[in-house]
Amino acid sequence: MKTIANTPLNSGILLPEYDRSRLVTRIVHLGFGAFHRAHQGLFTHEMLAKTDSDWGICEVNLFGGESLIQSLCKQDHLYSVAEKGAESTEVKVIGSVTEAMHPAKNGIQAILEKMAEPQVAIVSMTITEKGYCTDPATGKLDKNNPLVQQDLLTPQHPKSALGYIVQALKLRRERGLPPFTVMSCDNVQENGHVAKAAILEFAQSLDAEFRDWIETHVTFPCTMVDRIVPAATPETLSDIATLLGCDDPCAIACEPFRQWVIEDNFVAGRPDWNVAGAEFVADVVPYEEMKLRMLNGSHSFLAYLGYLGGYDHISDTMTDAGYRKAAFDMMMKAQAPSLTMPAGTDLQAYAMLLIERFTNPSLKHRTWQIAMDGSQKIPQRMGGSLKYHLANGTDFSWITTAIAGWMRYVSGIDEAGNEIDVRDPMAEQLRRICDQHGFHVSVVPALLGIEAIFPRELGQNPQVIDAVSRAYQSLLDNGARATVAAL
Ligand code: NAI
Ligand code: CS2
Repeated sequence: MKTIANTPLNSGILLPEYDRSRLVTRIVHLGFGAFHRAHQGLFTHEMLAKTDSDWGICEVNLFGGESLIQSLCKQDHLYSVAEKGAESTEVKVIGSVTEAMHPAKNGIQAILEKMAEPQVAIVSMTITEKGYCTDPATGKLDKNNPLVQQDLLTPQHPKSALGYIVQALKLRRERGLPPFTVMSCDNVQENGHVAKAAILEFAQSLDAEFRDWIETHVTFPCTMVDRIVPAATPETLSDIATLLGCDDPCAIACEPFRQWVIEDNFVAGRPDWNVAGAEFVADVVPYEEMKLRMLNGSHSFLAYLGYLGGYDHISDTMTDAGYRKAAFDMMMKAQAPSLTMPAGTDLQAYAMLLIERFTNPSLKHRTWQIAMDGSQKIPQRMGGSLKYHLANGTDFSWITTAIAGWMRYVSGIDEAGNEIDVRDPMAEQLRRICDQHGFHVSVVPALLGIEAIFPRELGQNPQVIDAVSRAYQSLLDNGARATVAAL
């Protein structure tokens, strides 16, 4: 079979310029999804081209994505990334992957054994917000999560990422091996702290002494990760195949921009990702907050109100002057004032760059995709700034309009009366509440009453209930486009 590994590729394709046979699996990555391929996989690849480092990655998908893993194995673990600017595209073949595994293909034990290999120094993750099995409002382990309950009953046969990490650390400890660093690369506020708290609480339920060993010996650096990487579509794959000169089922397209800020806190060494443009800093939290609130917060605003307004892609919303202005105001008036940034950070320039990135017409980033998992995303994208404005008596109408947009969206019916395919771990509960109220403003306090999403200080706050209710009523009366234009 012709693959990217055994076919001469078209000229202009950038190939790995280092000896891949020197690579050793020192990183096990959980979550070979769209994002990792265009971000950590590519940063590692570029670091390898510039150093004599031997850090290679074993890719693991724990949920879905089995065919991606099969394809990656068939093509010598090579895959391609197309960086699409507004006018030109650059295609790179990435060589940093050494192995790829899936529980359905290799079995749970083989993956645990891989994580317990002595030279493995980092277990990294892009497992989506829900992969942390935490309560979205508090960020603490959700012991009612069925995956957690099952893994605590059978810890030797885990299913969740937390269960795999805890069991692999247990094997390493029993074998007298040093621990690995756990590095989250998800869009979760204080992602390292959330991963640490969830893993410690999970381990505590099994063995308090082992929990203390993890706390003493394992580190959980926080990271701020940024690159817009829409899910691949048949068109993306076919476009990239034309550029390459052969099919690559693992190919992914993304924007040219990329950013990675990493807390320099690794227990067993780390690659020099800085040579590929990453930044190692002592405290990532301000950068994470800036990105989550300004980029992701306005993304969610555009996703709900854009979808309801009939826009399929983020770049389509940017062609509407009302949405474009509202997104910029969401960044600068609703989110930026709530941030405390290191001296010299230019938030206005950051916002202008974000608008430019959102405008890139080559990226087909669906509003529907970003609207997914809102129950997990809204608290960290909007909660902090909402609290800031309540405390300061300042205007938060962009945030409450975004929340109203989410409420209208999770009803499952769009403005033209068509069904919306709402994907969310809490979708059933949300739909039940919406069905009870119909399209009536009484749904607002009912949804704000879900404490897993809205802490009481926000969900029960009369000012918040009032502002979301007004925005929701405007969506019912005037529709999304007019509501956004009136902001
Ligand atoms: P994707 O849908 O392509 O991949 C999701 C990955 O998560 C898959 O590898 C899947 O196996 C894994 N996964 C899903 N549920 C899981 C669970 N319960 N436990 C363990 N693993 C689970 O999504 P994509 O685009 O790769 O995004 C993944 C995450 O990366 C996002 O949720 C976000 O936190 C972060 N991210 C994504 C960016 C993007 O533009 N796509 C940019 C910045 C961060
Ligand atoms: C998006 C992010 O899907 C979403 O929720 O807001 O994946 C966004 O594209 C990235 O965080 C950009 O770095």
